[in-house]
Amino acid sequence: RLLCDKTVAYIGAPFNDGQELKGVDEGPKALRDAGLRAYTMKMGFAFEDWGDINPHAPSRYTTVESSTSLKGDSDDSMEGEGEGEAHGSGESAVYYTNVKNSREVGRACKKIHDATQHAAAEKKFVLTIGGDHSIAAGSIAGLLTERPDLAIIWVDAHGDCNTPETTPSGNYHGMPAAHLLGWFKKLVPGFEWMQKVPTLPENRIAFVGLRDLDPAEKDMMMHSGVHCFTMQDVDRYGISKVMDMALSKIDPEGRRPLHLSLDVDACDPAVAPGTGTKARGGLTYREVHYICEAMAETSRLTSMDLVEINPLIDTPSEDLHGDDPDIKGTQTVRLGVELIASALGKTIM
Ligand code: 5AB
Ligand code: MN
Ligand code: MN
Ligand code: MN
Repeated sequence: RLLCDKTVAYIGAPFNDGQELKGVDEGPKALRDAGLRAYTMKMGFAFEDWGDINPHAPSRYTTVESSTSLKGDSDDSMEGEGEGEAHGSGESAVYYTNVKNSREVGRACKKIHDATQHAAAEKKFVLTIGGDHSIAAGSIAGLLTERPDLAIIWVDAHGDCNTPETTPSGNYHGMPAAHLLGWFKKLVPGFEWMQKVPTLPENRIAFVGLRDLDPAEKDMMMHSGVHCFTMQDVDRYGISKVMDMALSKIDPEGRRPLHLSLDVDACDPAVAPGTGTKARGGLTYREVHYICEAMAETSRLTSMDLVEINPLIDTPSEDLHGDDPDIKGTQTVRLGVELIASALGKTIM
């Protein structure tokens, strides 16, 4: 009956090229140092550290063959994908040229894709730690290839639904959801492999915690089949009703494997100060925990991204009675470990 084993595959995705601020690439190491392994093992999970994805090394993981296998798109074939590639004068018609660092981001995401696909094929609980939210294009693409009926809860202050046409920044971390949904009309250099990945159906994703959308992005989201739950919905209905509604939209029969893509900037900046794109009026400490707990309670949560934690701009955590002495680290890093624990099924009683 269980959709995945009680084994966590920890995939470090230490990348920050999808946005402007340094430090978010230190997330995977900070969570390790905070004691995540011991903590998850204490909860009865086996913990496999799959290491950090190195975009420059050949892939350590074998891409699992399937009907959607990425033929002819091996890591090595990407090495030569330079400006001089023979797309000729037609390139601008076929390729977007305004996504910042797209070759680096695309290459990293392909490696992440290979790793999450491999871990999903082995029936692991796939835990991908960013890094900025760009990495979700890779992690979810790999998971979708292996678990095609996957449904996604995307917890974020932002929609991450810009396309290269609408992006105000050129930063890819504001675009991965749109890319997965198939909203890009042209190719992105470095992301050619995405053409062979199954497109995420719009009714299979629900956003929770939204409060900072760009005008064109908001318009696209409202006129699409994606499900949106803003902070006003959280105020109006409470987080438990919002989670019930979100889950019944993306998985009406309660049968799909579920993925949680958790951008820590969904939390209020008072709760999660260590992140680069803060937005006022976010989820409380309990609301964000409740989201993770509700996902765990479905027994169908099989994967999670935790992204946008920036240890370099984080604040020291205050010691409170009842804190687990095994978790060490600054405020947002500690929160990250606690949220993973909740998503893996930690309960208060
Ligand atoms: B995050 C903005 N919408 O596209 C853009 O942190 C911000 O992964 C995107 O949610 C924030 O640049 C991306 C202005
Ligand atoms: Mn995000
Ligand atoms: Mn965000
Ligand atoms: Mn952010």
